[in-house]
Amino acid sequence: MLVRTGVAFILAAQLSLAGCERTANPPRVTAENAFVIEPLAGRDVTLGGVSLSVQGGPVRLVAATSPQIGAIELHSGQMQGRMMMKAHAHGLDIPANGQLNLRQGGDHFMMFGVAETLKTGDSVDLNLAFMADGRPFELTVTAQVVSLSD
Ligand SMILES: [Cu+2]
Repeated sequence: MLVRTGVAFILAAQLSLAGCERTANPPRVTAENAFVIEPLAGRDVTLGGVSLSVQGGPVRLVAATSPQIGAIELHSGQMQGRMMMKAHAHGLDIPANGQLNLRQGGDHFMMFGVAETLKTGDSVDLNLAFMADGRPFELTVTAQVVSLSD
């Protein structure tokens, strides 16, 4: 906690020294290619992803929700050989002016309680919650439901 406070203080000092109006603007996040894989028959668990780009920042993705999905977790994933090592993450960091690619085989959304009416070709809203500089903000993206083979 002490370390975090120290970093925040140094950042604030640098920003005020810079004195440019950019400090007043929250970072801008744009999303592309949001998707949800159609669950296998009889199952309600699946994964999804999105490509996020940040102007400004850094930004932390802290949560995702959807009216048609019971719960969405953020999972960090890394392929080790042919095995994916997955971990439940409380947030995924995006560096300033950086990108975060949520996808199969990497970091992804793990989705539980997916409405069984969701079929390939449908679209579903994902509400993404972010934090930047201690302030929350949200972005709603439209995800395409795709089949596993896409
Ligand atoms: Cu997962």
